[in-house]
Parts: sequence; structure tokens; C-alpha cells
Amino acid sequence: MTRLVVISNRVSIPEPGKSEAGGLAVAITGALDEYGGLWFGWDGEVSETAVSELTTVQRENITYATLPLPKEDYENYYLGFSNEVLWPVFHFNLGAMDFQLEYAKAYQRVNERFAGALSTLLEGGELIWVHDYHLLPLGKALRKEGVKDPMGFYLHIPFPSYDLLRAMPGYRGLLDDLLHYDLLGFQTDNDLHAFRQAVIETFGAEIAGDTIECNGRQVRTGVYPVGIDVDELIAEAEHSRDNEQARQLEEDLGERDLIIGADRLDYSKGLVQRFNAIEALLTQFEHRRQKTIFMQIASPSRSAIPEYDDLRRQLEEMAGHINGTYADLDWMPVHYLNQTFPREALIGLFRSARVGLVTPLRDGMNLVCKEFVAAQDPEDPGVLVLSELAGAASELSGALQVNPYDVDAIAAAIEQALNMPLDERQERYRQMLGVLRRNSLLEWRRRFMEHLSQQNSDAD
Ligand code: GDG
Repeated sequence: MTRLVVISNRVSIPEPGKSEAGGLAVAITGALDEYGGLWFGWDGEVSETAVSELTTVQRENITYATLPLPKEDYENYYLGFSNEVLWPVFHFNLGAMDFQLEYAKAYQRVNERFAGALSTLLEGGELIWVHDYHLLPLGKALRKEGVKDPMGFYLHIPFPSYDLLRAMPGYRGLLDDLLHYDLLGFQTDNDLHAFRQAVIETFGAEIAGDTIECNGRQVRTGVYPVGIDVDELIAEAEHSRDNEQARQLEEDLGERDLIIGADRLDYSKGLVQRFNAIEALLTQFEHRRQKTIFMQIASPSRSAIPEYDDLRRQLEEMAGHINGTYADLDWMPVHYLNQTFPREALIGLFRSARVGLVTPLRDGMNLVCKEFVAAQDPEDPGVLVLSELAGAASELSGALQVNPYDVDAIAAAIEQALNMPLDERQERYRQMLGVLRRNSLLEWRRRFMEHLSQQNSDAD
């Protein structure tokens, strides 16, 4: 069987004998295990020197090859271009874009260095699968190194509309980079459509079925919505009562209704609007006071970027303001936890909650909403309130869908969710669980790998 080579910005090498924690990492490890393979990327370390030496570690069937990032590259490639240019633009937030030439140069340089280091490890006759926005130019850089094998690229985040994209300096080069892959995968039809539009407007590309013909190259495209491992999640949720932290929280809740949010602390997740919606709920639906608790888990993320640090402070203030205004001696409406929770406790909270509040301003897919649904008790399920601007909205029609900027609409949807009769909750849950099973994580991986292995390499 052909060896699989996966490249992602971050690679975490599992401790011997321990399994990977994150769902996506599990899916990728599973594919590498099945095909035998190599996982290449940044080890998460920042080195003080400019040298970055390759380390390889073997774990059963999988070789992990990692590099540290020199401080300058961490700042300019990772924080700078990836997260202060690409991330905001691709999440429709031009106001947060901070373009600097140094960032763009470092982005190219690191991608070329990755290509150079990786090409020494390739044996030929492999399938190459590149992940996400940090590595848009990697395919072209590998071709320059003489790599001829089929190469696929998967974008985990949204693809912006053409008019937004062209506000980003250097966008033409990045679009051209993407056209050097053999297969391009997106989360939703919307993202694929935006990408097609961008290459039509920029290069006059032609579309023939699922193939884009442009500048003498042919690139296959597809939509592969990321999913979750439903059975595993259900099993975890059923055992969540075994978790001391989850059990304690449930006990503390008593008769009160829990509204839960859990996100990386990121401005794309709509947390400010969500906090305002909680205040609107307490103002407009006074009977919810005393009876409702909103818990927001916001795991720390990219805190070296000013926007992220500002957001953390803003949310602390907002939580303080809401609690200061509405709390009683025996009740605090907002529980804001700026920390990463253990997974079992998180799943336990999802199961205890009456409402899952997932309101990103933009999201490639969003796995939290899928995990929330799968964690519910089928006999007495909670209700998902979901942003119509999350990729998952196109699949989860059983959710109460809201515009994440419309604070009053979010408050009204929470009220509707808390009043929803059991049979309607069960019906919505069944509908969504069916979709989650059809578009599972395994299915995502299987379809992408199948299409990638059908590609003939495109060496130019
Ligand atoms: C990107 C795209 C796309 C969250 N807090 C804690 C915790 N989490 C876990 C969740 C979930 C994961 O992190 C977050 O995944 P999302 O998909 O919601 O969001 P991003 O991190 O932005 O992921 C996104 C995804 O890639 C996959 O393609 O869906 O659109 O932006 O699994 O449960 N886990 C633990 N503690 C926490 O406090 N243990």
C-alpha cells in the first residue's frame, strides 16, 4: 500500500503507549497507521537560534518528523502572516488584518524550508496530504524540490469571498500556490464556490465538473465536511458521570438550567455578542434570573497577539459586569472559565446542559456543536443554538439557527430552547445525529484519501 505523508503546522508526538487526545489528530493518526506513514511539521518549540534541526521519532507504524521554529519565524510566519493576516481575512475580519512585508517573506521562507527538509525524507511513490492555511505554498515549494507524487491540500477554515480576498496583498501568488496541488478540499460548498470564483476572476480559470483548469494545470476540488467520531463521543458522554469534576458541577447546578459555550478564545467565535445575548436574556426574560446559569469555557489561544489578549480582558469585564448587575447571594449568572478543561469534564458539561450556545461570526466547520449534539441524552436531549455562519449550519438544520450578530435573536432562541417540548427536542436531536453519523470523521478521511489516491501526479 502507498505510504501516506501528512504535513500540518503543529505535530504533537504521542507519549509511547498513550493515544492522541484531539479528534482530528486521532483521525489523521488512524490514516497514517492504516497506510503506514510520516507526519511532518512544527514541534511547537521556539528556538533562540536560527538553526532548526529535524528530529524524527518512530511510533509503531508512524514516523514523526518535526522541526522547532526559530523565534523570528515563530513571530513572523506563525503569529504574523498565518494568524494576523490569513486567519482574520479568511474569517471575514479585514479590520484585524495586520499585513507586514516581513510576515509575508517569513511565510514563504518557512514553507520553503519545510519543503526542503521534508523532501529529504520522501521515498517517492507516496500520497502527500497538506493541512491548513499555514501551508498554502508548500505544494508548489515541494514541486520545486522535484516531488512528483499526488498532493492534496485541505483547508480547515472558511475561504473568503473574492472581494475580501483581494484586499490582502499578495493574494494572487497564494491562489497560484494552491493551483499546484492535485486535489483541494474544503469544508462546505460555500468555500469551494468562493475559491472557484476567486480563480475565475483572477486568472480566468475554467471549471469542468469538479476540476479547475488554469494556467495549463488541472486541479480536482471537493467538499469534505469534517465530522466527529459519533460512537466514541456517545460512549464518553455516557461515562461522563464517572468524572468527579463533571459530577460536582451537576450537583451544584441543582434545578438550574445550564447554558454552555466552549471555544478557543478567538474573536471569530462571537463571544462578545454571546455575552451580550446573555445579558439580553436576563433583561428581556426576567423569569430566567435565578433559574439559569451560563458557563463559558474559553481555552487560551494565541495570547501573544494583541487582539486575543484584548478579547480576554473584554470578556472578563463583561462577565464581571453581568454578574455585578444581576447576581444574588446564592446565584451567579455567568461562569467564565479562561482555561482548557479536561475532555471528559467538557463532555459531561455538554450532557448536563439544556442549551449549547455555538455562535461564531464565521467558522470553517465547528466541531463543538457536533460534539454537543452527540453528547446529549437521547431520552431528554438539550437544544443546540447555532450560528448560521458556522460551516456546520449547512448540515445541522435541527439546530435553532441564529445570526450571531443579532443579540436579541440569540436571546430569543435561548428562551425558545428552554421552553421546547420534549418531543420536538427529540426530533431535532434524531435529525442531527443522523447527519453526524453520515458525515463522520472517518467518512471525511476516507473520501479525501480515496480521491487523493485516484490522482495522477501533476509534476510541472
Ligand atoms: C479549526 C476550525 C474546524 C475546546 N475547548 C476545550 C476543548 N475544545 C475542543 C473542542 C473541539 C476543538 O477543541 C475545537 O474545534 P472547533 O472545530 O470547534 O474549532 P477550531 O479550534 O477553531 O478548529 C474549525 C476545525 O479546525 C476542524 O476542521 O471545525 O472551523 O476553525 O474538539 O471540544 N477541549 C478540551 N478542553 C477545552 O477547554 N479538552
